[in-house]
Amino acid sequence: MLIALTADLHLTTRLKNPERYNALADILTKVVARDIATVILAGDTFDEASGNYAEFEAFCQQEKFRNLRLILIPGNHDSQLNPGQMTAKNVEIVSKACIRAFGENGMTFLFLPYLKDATMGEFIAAHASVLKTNQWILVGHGDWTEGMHEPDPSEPGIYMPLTRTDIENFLPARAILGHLHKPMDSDVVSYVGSPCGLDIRETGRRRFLILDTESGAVESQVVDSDILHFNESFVVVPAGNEIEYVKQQIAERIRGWQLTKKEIGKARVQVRFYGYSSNRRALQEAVLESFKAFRFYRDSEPDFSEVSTADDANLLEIARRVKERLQQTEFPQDDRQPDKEQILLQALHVIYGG
Ligand SMILES: [Mn+2]
Repeated sequence: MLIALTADLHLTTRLKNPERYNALADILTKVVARDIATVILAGDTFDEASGNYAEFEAFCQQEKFRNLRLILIPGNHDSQLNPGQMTAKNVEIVSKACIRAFGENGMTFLFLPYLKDATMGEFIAAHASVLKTNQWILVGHGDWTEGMHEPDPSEPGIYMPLTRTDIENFLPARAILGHLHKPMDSDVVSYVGSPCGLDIRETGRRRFLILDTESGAVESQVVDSDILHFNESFVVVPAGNEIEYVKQQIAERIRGWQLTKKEIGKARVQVRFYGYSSNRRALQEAVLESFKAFRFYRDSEPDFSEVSTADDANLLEIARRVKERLQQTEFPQDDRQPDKEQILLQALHVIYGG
């Protein structure tokens, strides 16, 4: 049996953030088309608890979605949700840790609603007697501590952690979490990610998951969201081919996004430039030309505030040679290490004494 999972919608009202409801509508429409009946929302369905969920209920009870069953597991933003608040018959709120099953031969599910000052491990331990090794699936909302080298600056601290030890001790087939908005998959743990980027920090295509309850296999499905954010930075090197180099960098970055024509229209781009330029005006013109098919995020302009003027011929030659050398050097590929661009920028600061 297949079920669908999403998380971190952060719904407000349709008036305020129509794109968030539209992302949910796209997910539910795709779920119906696949003949899937159950959708699990792994926390932060709502941006904050409210006294009235009538708009959400009316949305879920539309004719086309009426046969779906939506299971809401509260997250830290909507931890106050409780079953007594909703009358929509196809919406269920899970306010306490519980065991579930989907399909006759489906694996055992452990649902863990967010609880402040608690850990996922303590709830897993409490249910361990019914969790068979590699035959159960965790759905919760909080921090996977292994993935914490990229913490969310807007939510400091640790939220209901799941640790490597929890995974090793209790061996779930898969853990699917809400909380981090960036989609992520490790061997066991998946963050679904927010189905509609909330702001410029939530970039790229968004997704939801389809899970086979017998095998535990997950499949990503693209959410056709109203907006796609891209937030990019570039290093400017004042060598002879400065403008060409920047244009080439931008073209490569845009190619990497692999956008369809329709998606280009939905993209909102923020770009920043760092380094040293021999002609900032020419640089600006080249950048605007390179991005002419795109709209900028909140009508911002490309940011050149970190680009200084460089006109010393000797320093220019040094910068050119350093850039060439760096391009030929292999560096370790790791999220925790600076990338080539950052190394190049630091080298330029040394050369120009910036
Ligand atoms: Mn959260």
